[in-house]
Amino acid sequence: MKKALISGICGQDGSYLSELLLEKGYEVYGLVRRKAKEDYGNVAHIKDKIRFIYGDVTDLASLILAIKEADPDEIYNLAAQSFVKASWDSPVSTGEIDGLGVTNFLEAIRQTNRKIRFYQASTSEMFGKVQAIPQDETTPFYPRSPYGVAKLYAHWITINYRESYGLFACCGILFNHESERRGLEFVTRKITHGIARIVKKGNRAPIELGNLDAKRDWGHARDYVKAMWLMLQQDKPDDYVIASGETHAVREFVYEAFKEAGIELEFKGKGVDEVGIDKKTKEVLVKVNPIFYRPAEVELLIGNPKKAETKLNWKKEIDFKTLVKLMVQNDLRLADEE
Ligand code: NAP
Ligand code: G4F
Repeated sequence: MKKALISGICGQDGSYLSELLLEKGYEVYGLVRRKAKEDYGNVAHIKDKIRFIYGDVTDLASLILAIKEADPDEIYNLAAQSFVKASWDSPVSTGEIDGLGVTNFLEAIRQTNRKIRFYQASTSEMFGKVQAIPQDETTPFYPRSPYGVAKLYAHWITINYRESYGLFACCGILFNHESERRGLEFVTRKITHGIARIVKKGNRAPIELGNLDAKRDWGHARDYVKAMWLMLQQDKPDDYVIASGETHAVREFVYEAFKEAGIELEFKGKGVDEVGIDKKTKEVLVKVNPIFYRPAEVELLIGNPKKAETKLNWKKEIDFKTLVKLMVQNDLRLADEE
């Protein structure tokens, strides 16, 4: 039986990856930070099937101990301060967790068992101010946030340990992937959660958003964790872009999500004055609030997943409209249950 250690196991991707590995018969270990109140986040429903080990990626000793305890064949490093906007508020800790935390993991592997296969959660945020359209594995990087900069360091240190010590270390350059388990602060979930409040709870206050023009390449996390696993099953370690190959503006996500909930919106105005209005009732249901703008924005992301499709035989199964539908229906159902 194969053993895997997952950091960030209670997050969105950690939960889908745990389900996938458990289905494949893995013994799954999860690295978790000690919390004042017990909380298993997105893996609460499968917590009895997972062995949890306390640790923190900023603490090398804890990683060495975790590896000794789990003795894993594979490590998936999904731990991160993953909210881009918060990285301007906490640039140092974001660098420590998302950047140096990865060196800690690589160093722990180097010092304990160099046969362990390592997956690093790299990101399309590294492309930032994009130097080519679409972005693939050869596109130069230009990060635009402390998060993107920290992740770029992590990306290169992973490649460096692969080249220096021959570690089986892979970076998945994953474009935005969302799901019913997405954190509430990310734009997709903020929209679908807000719609559920409007439709089911009668609280008609508009959803306040930032840059509606930003474009993202959105997929479903359930598809993307399959690519993580595939990367570690290859003969040789390598880095892969994982993306849907489509891009949509935040405004389009808003429009599709309201439509899924039975409301047709029309947008009026520009910039900070833009609003989304219910075509039927003329109520303003979406407005722009500049507090959600970022000091530097990533305006356009669109990935080319051809290498992953060819070499890993990976393919997305959930398209943009299905993703929106799943997220809206889930939040409507949750609101009904509350
Ligand atoms: P997420 O839901 O925010 O989960 C992140 C997890 O990391 C949380 O469980 C968190 O634990 C844990 N963590 C944070 N700091 C830690 C530390 N110092 N030590 C140990 N664990 C720590 O993120 P996600 O969306 O699943 O993303 C997974 C990974 O993929 C992240 O590295 C993210 O940056 C990267 N990524 C995500 C996307 C995307 O679109 N989702 C795209 C590209 C790359 P707590 O519960 O204790 O806070
Ligand atoms: O949903 P977001 O916060 O995701 P962002 O910044 O693209 O980062 C996510 O994807 C990355 C991969 O590219 C991951 F590495 C990272 O960990 C994370 O999972 O914002 C998406 C876009 C941005 O352009 C933002 O400015 O939506 C725009 N936006 C507009 N209004 C908003 C809002 N974002 C948020 N979070 N909240 C708003 O009100």
